[in-house]
Amino acid sequence: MKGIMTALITPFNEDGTLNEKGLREVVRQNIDVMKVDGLYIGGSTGESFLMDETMRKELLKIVKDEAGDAVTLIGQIGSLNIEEAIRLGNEAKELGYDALSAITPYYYKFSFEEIKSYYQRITEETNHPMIVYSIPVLTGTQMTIDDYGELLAIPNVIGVKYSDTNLSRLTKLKELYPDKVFFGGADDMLLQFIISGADGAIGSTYSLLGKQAKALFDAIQNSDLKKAQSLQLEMNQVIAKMENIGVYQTLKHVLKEQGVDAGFMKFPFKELTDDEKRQATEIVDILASG
Ligand code: NAY
Repeated sequence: MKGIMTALITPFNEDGTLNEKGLREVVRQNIDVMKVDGLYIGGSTGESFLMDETMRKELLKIVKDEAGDAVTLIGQIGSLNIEEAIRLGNEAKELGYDALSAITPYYYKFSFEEIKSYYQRITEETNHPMIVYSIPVLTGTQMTIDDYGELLAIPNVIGVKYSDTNLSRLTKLKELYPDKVFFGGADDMLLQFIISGADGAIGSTYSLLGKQAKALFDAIQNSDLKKAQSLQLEMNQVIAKMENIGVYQTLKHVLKEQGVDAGFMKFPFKELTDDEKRQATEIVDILASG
């Protein structure tokens, strides 16, 4: 449970159904070409909050079938509907996923006690390793060091996908809980996350930048900060362009240009305009020249 993991995009057909062939290609791209250490399935990047339960189960099944035991697999099974989250968690466990992850319950302003009881129920009823998915920028849920400590004390909670930018808090958390795993979640700050104590990172852009991210991770393990900085700057040139146009849409466009059938977005996400596609194609050129 460490290293560089791709938050996998989900390829859809134009009518919103799952594009199985494309999904298998995206899995292969990450394992065979990017050689990442793991895949995070059904996260924000995977658009799973726009999918129904049947499709989310199908997604988990196809990815496991294609990936086998080649890399670590983490299934994001969180849902506002607790019974659905438990069913998805049990499905992922039965399929052989290494760990589950669940988004903090969102939309309503849940109290911390409510958030804690959500993780207690899912872990009790799935009895499988759980990684808390904290992404305050999308959910609005901010947790203190004590809150994280209470969640990490729940049996089966093995770590946090920490998609937050408060890195002093991360350093403190790793000091307090050295045996738990922490994954960074802002790809333009991979260097800072690892230096601050993260065991690895889970991010969308690693479908395209996985090799650089792995090299950066290794450079830090070898105390080669200069090399890590230079790799981060190289990656950030691409990430900034993606953020300007739309990260998920750009990922799909660039992968398609590279011959990987990354499919369409799920409604109501928009596809790129022609002008945005031209901008995204610049990324194809940057990646080809690197
Ligand atoms: C997920 O669940 O898909 C993630 O891992 C989230 C991490 C990504 N954040 C979002 C909001 O999608 O990889 C990052 C992000 O796309 C990247 O830093 C570029 O902004």
